[in-house]
Amino acid sequence: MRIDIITVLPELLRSPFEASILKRAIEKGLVEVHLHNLRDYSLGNYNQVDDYQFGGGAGMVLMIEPIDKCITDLQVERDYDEIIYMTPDGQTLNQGMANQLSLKGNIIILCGHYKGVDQRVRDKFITKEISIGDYVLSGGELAAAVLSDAIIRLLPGVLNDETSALTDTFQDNLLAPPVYTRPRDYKGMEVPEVLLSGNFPEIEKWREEQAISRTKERRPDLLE
Ligand code: 6GU
Repeated sequence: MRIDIITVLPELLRSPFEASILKRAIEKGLVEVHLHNLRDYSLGNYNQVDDYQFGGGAGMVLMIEPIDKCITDLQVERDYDEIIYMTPDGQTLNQGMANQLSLKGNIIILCGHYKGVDQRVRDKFITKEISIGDYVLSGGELAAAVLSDAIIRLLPGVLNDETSALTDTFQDNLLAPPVYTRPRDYKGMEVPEVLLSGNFPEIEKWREEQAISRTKERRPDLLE
C-alpha cells in the first residue's frame, strides 16, 4: 500500500511515522508513506497556498491551484483508489472504514487547514471525506496521522501475534476484556483466578463474558 499525504505542515506529520509499529511497517516495505508540502506546489512568488474567502468572513481558505497541481502530479505516476479529505464535517471514522481502507492500493489524504479548502477541490477531486470525531482540531494533520495508523496496523505482516488486530476492541463490535500481567498480587490487588488456571476454554469464556459486560456498561450503543 502507498499513502500520499498533502499538507501545509509536513513537520507535524513526521514523528508518527518515525516510531514503533508504523516505522517498522515502513522499514519492512509493507507500506510507503509520502508527505507532500503544499507550498512546493504554490504558483506565485510568495509561496501562497491560501486566500481570503469570497463573500467575506474570517479565516483563510486553501486555494485550488496548488492542490490541483499536487494531485495531478501524483496521478501522472499512478492511479489512486481514494482521495480522502480530512474534515470535521466528514463521515466519522470507525473500525469498519479503517478495515475497508486497509484493502486499498494507493490513497491520497488531503489535510484541511484554516477554514478548509475551496469547495471546488472537494467537488472535483475528493472521493471520501473523513472526520475523526465531533470536536475541532486546528488542522487535518493529526487526524490524518490517526487515520493512517488505524489503516497501517491492519496491513498483513504489520502486527505480530502479540499485537494481533483480531482481538482489538471494536473488531467484533465489542470492547476488549481486561488484561493483567505480573505480579499476581500487587499490594493485595489480585489477578482473577481463572487467568492463572491454565484452563484455556474457561479463560476464553471469561474473556468473552467480560467483553460483553464491559460493552453493555460502557458502550451499549455498540450492541444495538
Ligand atoms: Cl479530519 N479535521 C479537523 N480540523 N478537525 C477535526 C477532524 C478533522 N476530525 C475531527 N475534528
